[in-house]
Amino acid sequence: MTRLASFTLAAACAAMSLPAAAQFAKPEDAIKYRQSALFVMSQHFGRLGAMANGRVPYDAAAAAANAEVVADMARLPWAGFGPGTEGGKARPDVWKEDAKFKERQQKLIEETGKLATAAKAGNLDALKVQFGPTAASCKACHDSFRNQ
Ligand code: ASC
Repeated sequence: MTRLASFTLAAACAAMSLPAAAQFAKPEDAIKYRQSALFVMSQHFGRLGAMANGRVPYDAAAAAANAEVVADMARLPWAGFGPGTEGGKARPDVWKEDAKFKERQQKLIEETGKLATAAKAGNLDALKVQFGPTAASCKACHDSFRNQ
């Protein structure tokens, strides 16, 4: 292995083992990152809601694609809540109630995973069944950890 290659590998390993906060150049970037992931999630979740509530015609392929984005986005925001990134709409409890905040994250990841599976089933009823519990997991976290 060349010296450059081994240095690159060492740097990549170090970057992967850094705490989440250190992945962002500055706290504002972490805030922008988490808000962006949540915004993208809300846009795709809203499209699913429109189908589940009959406001737009059911489209199985679009539902599956939207639910996949929701499930993927659900994994991202949390790295953006590292130490020293207080602000935005986040309540201080995010940094005080770690176990509870993590539990809400896990719940969202779980419910959005089920939503993606339900959407892939290709029928509107399956989507409707899982839409409510997923929305409830968004709301549960907002009720405790987000300022209006
Ligand atoms: C959405 C959205 C949220 C959630 C929440 C569910 O579409 O943007 O934040 O659903 O309202 O209760």
